[in-house]
Amino acid sequence: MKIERIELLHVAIPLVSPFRTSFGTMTTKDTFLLRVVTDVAEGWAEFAADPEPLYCSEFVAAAEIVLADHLVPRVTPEITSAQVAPLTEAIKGHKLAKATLETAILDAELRSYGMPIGAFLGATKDRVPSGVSVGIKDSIKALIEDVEGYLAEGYLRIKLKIEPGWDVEPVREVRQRFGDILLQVDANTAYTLADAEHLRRLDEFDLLLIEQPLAEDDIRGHSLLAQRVRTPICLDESITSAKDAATAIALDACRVVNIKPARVGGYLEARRIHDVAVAHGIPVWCGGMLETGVGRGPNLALAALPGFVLPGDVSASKRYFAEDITEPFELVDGYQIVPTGPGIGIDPIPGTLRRFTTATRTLYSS
Ligand code: NPG
Repeated sequence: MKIERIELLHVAIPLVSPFRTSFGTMTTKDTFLLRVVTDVAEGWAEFAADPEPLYCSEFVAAAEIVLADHLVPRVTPEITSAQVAPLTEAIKGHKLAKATLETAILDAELRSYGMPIGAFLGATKDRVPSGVSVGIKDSIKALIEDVEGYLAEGYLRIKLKIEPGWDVEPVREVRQRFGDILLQVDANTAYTLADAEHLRRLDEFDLLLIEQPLAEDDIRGHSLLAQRVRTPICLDESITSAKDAATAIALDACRVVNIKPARVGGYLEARRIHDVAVAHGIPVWCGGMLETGVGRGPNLALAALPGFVLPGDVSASKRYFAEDITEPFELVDGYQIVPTGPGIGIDPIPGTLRRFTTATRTLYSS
């Protein structure tokens, strides 16, 4: 397989409703796709972060520069997906940008020999249970209405975004109103260890987990917090590699791991984290970053690996988009079907993609 062209396409897709977390409010999915054209097949991937570095340090404009000026120039025409990480290792950080490049090349590669990404990664299921992430609302009433709607659609697990001032009360109300549902919370680093006693108040609600309560670099803090709360601590932002996962597990900083392929540099490292977690008896689940279908498809394949024993954040497309750039992913009895086509198993729909594309740039041409 020979790479002939790499294109970057900026897309902006409106969200069905604003999505508020402790780090900000999103109203549009504003990112770029990479398209890798080879002599035998083409591959697609999506940059998962946003225009502002609020969730993580990477953001759209910076990722475009790092890809154009530092990552793509290291690509050789015959590069394989497994060579992307070693060939770009000298470039510090920028894992989400690296993940985009690796995934687009992996997609082209898998399509060139007709293998679905699920089979390549070691997926053992053909459908995965679907959870939904519910943003911070202006009122408890609005929250209850949203949760009620998602449960009616069939979601099998609810995750509530929390922050100081929006935590114990909303959790209590949702637990009281909906009883025995699978429920968890995500703080996106909004607390400090000084809040340990407050966070302990969440213990009475039998949550599956508290996700990323403290700063991403505070592994010691999470380990100390874990001794003071009964609810399992799950790490997201803190885990950027299999090495991080091994460290956090060894230090008892988490009892669950959220794996987001983009955050860890791609699906190859995501699988290594899965393997480390399984070896330690730590359950994992697949997170989401409001991906379009281009990112959602391969995330579903990853979520079909055996260690993904908790429902993930891979929701139906319509949770976020009235119209997606691919065929929509839909819930069937609370589950989503893992794509089985070659590569990521899903393609952008050309006309729809064109309508949502705001700019295109060629990064490489042979
Ligand atoms: O369903 O794709 C989804 C979103 C799930 O809550 C979700 N994602 O902190 O995990 C998160 C959050 C997020 C959204 C992170 C956008 C980064 C960007």
